[in-house]
Amino acid sequence: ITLSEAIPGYPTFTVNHATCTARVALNGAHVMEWTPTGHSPVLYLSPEAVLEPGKPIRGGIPVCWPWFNAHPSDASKPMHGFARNRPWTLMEASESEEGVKMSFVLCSDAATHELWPFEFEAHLTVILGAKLDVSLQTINKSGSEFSVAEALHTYLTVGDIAQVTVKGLAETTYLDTVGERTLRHQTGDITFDQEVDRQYFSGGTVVVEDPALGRKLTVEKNGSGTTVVWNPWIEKSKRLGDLPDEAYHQFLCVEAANAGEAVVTVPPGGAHVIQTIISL
Ligand code: TA6
Repeated sequence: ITLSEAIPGYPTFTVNHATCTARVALNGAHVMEWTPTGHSPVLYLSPEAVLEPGKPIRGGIPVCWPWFNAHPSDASKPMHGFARNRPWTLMEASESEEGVKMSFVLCSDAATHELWPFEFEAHLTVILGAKLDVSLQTINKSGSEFSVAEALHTYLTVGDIAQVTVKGLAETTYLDTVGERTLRHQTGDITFDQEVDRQYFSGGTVVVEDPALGRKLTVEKNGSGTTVVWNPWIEKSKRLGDLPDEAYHQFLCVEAANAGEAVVTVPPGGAHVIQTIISL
């Protein structure tokens, strides 16, 4: 693991291990890149991603916490919470045959209190190996219960979105948030020929079949009641300033989440873990 401050004030860690290479930013405890040895990159990172303190990174695995999408009652607050915009603290970095383990913590402070009036600790543990294992633990350090919505907002590289099939969510109800928010029922596999932005009420394993790259990616989830599937397609890609217009052909998001009705209530002194494991 090497620490880089190539961008002043923006430490990133580069991992070179027998099993994989990876890059993690301290800002947001954000896994930016992960490439298992012998394969092409699995996580998608926009070439126009903004790498500045306080800004979310377009790609990798944004940690969306303690709310998902807009704040439930105050639209002036940042989209997808504040965890992805703040510097975390590296607590541990260790190497073994299996890979590199890093753990980061974000503790409540006066600034977070402005946005969310609770004391907490958030711990992100990443195991970077032949698989990518990311866990986000929420610890309630306050005297009252609180509810969090969250997502490990994983961007996956694909060869050609038009040829991709997503399996594992058939016969599941989902909230379609493109246009009028509508509850729909998924029949069969998910394919892509337009913007897709769906919150599936299911936390099971998903397989992304990518014939253009000749591979399948498996996304396992634990502690997640919602699976979010997103591809911006052309119009939204054009509107996103940190994403090339044509980039939608090369990625999709499959997110382990607790969103919508699946918010998680954590009692005082209690804890909750959401986990995603990505493998080829
Ligand atoms: O997870 C899907 C989504 O909620 C989309 O609606 C889109 O907004 C995406 O997240 C990206 O959000 P961001 O705030 O990172 O631009």
